[in-house]
Amino acid sequence: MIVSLKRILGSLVLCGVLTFGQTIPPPPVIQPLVPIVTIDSGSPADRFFVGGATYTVVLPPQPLDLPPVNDDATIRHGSSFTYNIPTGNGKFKVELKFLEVFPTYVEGSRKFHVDINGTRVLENYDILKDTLIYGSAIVKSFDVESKNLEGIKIKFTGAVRSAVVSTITITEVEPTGLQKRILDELACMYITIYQTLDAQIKELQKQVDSMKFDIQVFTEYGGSYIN
Ligand SMILES: [Ca+2]
Repeated sequence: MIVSLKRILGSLVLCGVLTFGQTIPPPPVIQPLVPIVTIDSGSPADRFFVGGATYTVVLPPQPLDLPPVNDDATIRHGSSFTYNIPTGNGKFKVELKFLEVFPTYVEGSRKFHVDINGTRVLENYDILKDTLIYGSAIVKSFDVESKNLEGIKIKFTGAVRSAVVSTITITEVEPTGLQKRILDELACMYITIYQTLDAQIKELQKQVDSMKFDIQVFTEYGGSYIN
C-alpha cells in the first residue's frame, strides 16, 4: 500500500499546515500494511472457526535438492468447517495457505471447495496439483469486500476427502478505521517535518549567502573590511 498523493492532500485539510503555493514533495512510501488478522489454523492459537478438527504434521527432513519443507505443520481439516472473522466493513485481501499433509496422497487424492462471503473462490481445489510435493505450501490470494458488518466468512467443503487449511491472513486493501487514522497521522507528521526542514534549509541558505558576501567584501578590500 502506498500512501497516495490524494491521501496526502486529503490530510492537509486535517493538518491545516499547507500554505498557499507551497510545493509538497513526493509522499512517503509506507509498505506493506500490517495484516489485521493472521490465523494459524490447527495451532493452539486457532480462532474464529466453527467445525473441523486439528492435525499436526510431522514433516521429514527434506533432501537439499528439493524445495524447503514449509514450517506450518498445523492444519484445520474436515468435511465442512467455517471461519467467521469479524473484520468490519472494507476491502480486504484474504490469503489462504495450504499444504498437503499426507505423504501417501497423490494428485486427485484430495479436492475441496472454498467459498468466501458466499462466492466460490476455489472449486475442487487440489493442493498437490500446485505444489507437486507433500509438505510444500502454496498461498492463494483473493480480493474480498465486506459490507453491512458481515465480516469475512470462509467456508471449506470437502469434495474428495476432507478440506484443509494451514494459515489464514487478512489485510485491509483500502484502510479504514484505525489503520486509516494512523496513515493520516503519518501523513501529517511527514508534512510537518518537511516544512520544518524546509524552513531550516532556507535559514541556512541565508547564512551561507551572508558568508559569501562577507568573503567577497573581504577579498575586494584586501582584508581591510571587518564585518
Ligand atoms: Ca497452521
